[in-house]
Amino acid sequence: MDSSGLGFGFLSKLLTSSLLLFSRWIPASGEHHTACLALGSRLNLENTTIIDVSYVPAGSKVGTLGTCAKTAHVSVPLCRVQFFTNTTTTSVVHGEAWLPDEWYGRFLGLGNGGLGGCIAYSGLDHGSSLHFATVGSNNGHDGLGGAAFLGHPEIVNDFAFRAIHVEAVVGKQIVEAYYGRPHSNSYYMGCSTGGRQGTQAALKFPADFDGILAGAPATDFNHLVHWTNMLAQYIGAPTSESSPAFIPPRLWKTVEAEVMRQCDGIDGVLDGIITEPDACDFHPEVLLCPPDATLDDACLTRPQVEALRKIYSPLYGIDNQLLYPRFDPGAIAMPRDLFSGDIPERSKDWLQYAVLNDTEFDFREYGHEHAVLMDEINPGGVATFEGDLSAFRDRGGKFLTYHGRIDPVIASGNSKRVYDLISRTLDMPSLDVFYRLFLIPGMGHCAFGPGAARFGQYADSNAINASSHNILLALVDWVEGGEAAAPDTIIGTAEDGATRVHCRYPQRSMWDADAGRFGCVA
Ligand SMILES: *[C@@H]1O[C@H](CO)[C@@H](O)[C@H](O)[C@H]1NC(C)=O
Ligand SMILES: *[C@@H]1O[C@H](CO)[C@@H](O)[C@H](O)[C@H]1NC(C)=O
Ligand SMILES: *[C@@H]1O[C@H](CO)[C@@H](O)[C@H](O)[C@H]1NC(C)=O
Ligand SMILES: *[C@@H]1O[C@H](CO)[C@@H](O)[C@H](O)[C@H]1NC(C)=O
Ligand SMILES: [Ca+2]
Repeated sequence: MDSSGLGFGFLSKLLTSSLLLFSRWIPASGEHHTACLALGSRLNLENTTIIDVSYVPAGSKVGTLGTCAKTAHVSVPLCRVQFFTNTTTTSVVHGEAWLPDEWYGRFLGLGNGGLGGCIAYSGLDHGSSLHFATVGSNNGHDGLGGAAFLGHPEIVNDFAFRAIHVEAVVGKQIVEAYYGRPHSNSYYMGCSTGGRQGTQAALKFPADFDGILAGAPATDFNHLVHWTNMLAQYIGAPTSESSPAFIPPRLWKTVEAEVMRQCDGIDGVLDGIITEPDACDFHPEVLLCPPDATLDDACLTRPQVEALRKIYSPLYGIDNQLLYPRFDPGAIAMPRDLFSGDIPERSKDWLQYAVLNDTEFDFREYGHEHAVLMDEINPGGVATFEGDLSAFRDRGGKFLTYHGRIDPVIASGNSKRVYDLISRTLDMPSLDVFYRLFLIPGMGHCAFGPGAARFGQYADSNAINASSHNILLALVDWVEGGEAAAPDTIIGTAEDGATRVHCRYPQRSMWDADAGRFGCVA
């Protein structure tokens, strides 16, 4: 998902078409250069050290902060501000503000991914190209792993809730200092951990953003970690070589083909996409080997079938309470990740460094009691599973979220569950006035897949100049245009250029035989 190479010239007009046109701040470029270089000495922000201020011409490659990427691409001319903000005496957030010459008055904050640690450089380029003053942060620590959390609860706090708030508070002051006037509207964009951070922002700091775009959110985080570990364990992790339940990559192909055979047609079209995975009652026992099977046959042993039965069932805890929805039938099992035979690194890191404080923990001893422990400790309040978004709703905030229905990392059922939790908590049968969830058939984790998986949710994800096809533009229209401009559907584009309408939950995506396409049904 690198943004370089996309025709941003084409996209650059995109936001002019939005409902409100702001007086644009476009002095001659020499003035920008001078104003930018003067900014460093003018900024005096609490707890914040300005590391560098530089004017960057269009089409540049620049060095980065942190350890995740060596260089970043800058498409449009901008003023770049790098800063460190001490959040406590033992924690610091690194951030960058990219302030485009051609600014339409909007602020955009960016999220992170996994346990990271990585400033979203392609998002900075994307946002500034769309004329947002765009700010990203390292989430309170560098790198992809979680080692920094060990013995540092304040770094966990940055990760769990604080870094995005700092990004908003400090970022907005930098923006005002540079352009000489405050931003008009503020937006947030992120996926996965970024989706959780956006949700956390709406819960804890409802004033920070007017519009939040939160994809595939890693909400109910502790149970997500537990689910990840249990799924890995069902096939024998962390020592799968010796497990009779281990499913090697070649057999996953067999499983995936059988899931399709059983469930692809439920939506009326044999297209390799299961529109509603929750309607798929997968029977893995069909794949059970006959008694005379040889090792090379594409069939499963009884322990493998039992493992699949658990994988495709919701996860219940010690008191039989639902902890997490099931793995979506149709999701590609990614033998590298959940089903590699070991517990994924991100899960191990979280347990060892943030929960147990034990780098020697033997993952053969992992079990349901660890879910109880994670619930008790809930480091930094990372769970992000509360339904009370009333403060965000009441100040006029708008929330857009989306989730791929073959997401192999975060089950899409969790986004339905969060919607239902908010709906119950606020006693609102429909959240349409401020919160809309778009479920994306045939899309994996945040992107990709056979479905119409490109709809403006990340840098390279769309070149169509319309809020009907671009979820970030749809959010801008909704925030600035009010209820009449709320998105009813989002049109996605597949790799082959085919389009499909995506429906907002609880509407359903249904095949319309007369029209020869999918539509949305209440
Ligand atoms: C984008 O659409 C608007 C009208 O909706 C149009 O004025 C503008 O020229 C378009 N930009 C491009 C690059 O096609
Ligand atoms: C941030 O913390 C570091 C280390 O404690 C300290 O040296 C520095 O002066 C602090 N910076 C600001 C701006 O408070
Ligand atoms: C600055 O840091 C101190 C503690 O290090 C903290 O109490 C205070 O809230 C911080 N201020 C801001 C604006 O973050
Ligand atoms: C690990 O340390 C954190 C503070 O950094 C603490 O909240 C947590 O309770 C500790 N875990 C255990 C199992 O003691
Ligand atoms: Ca289908």
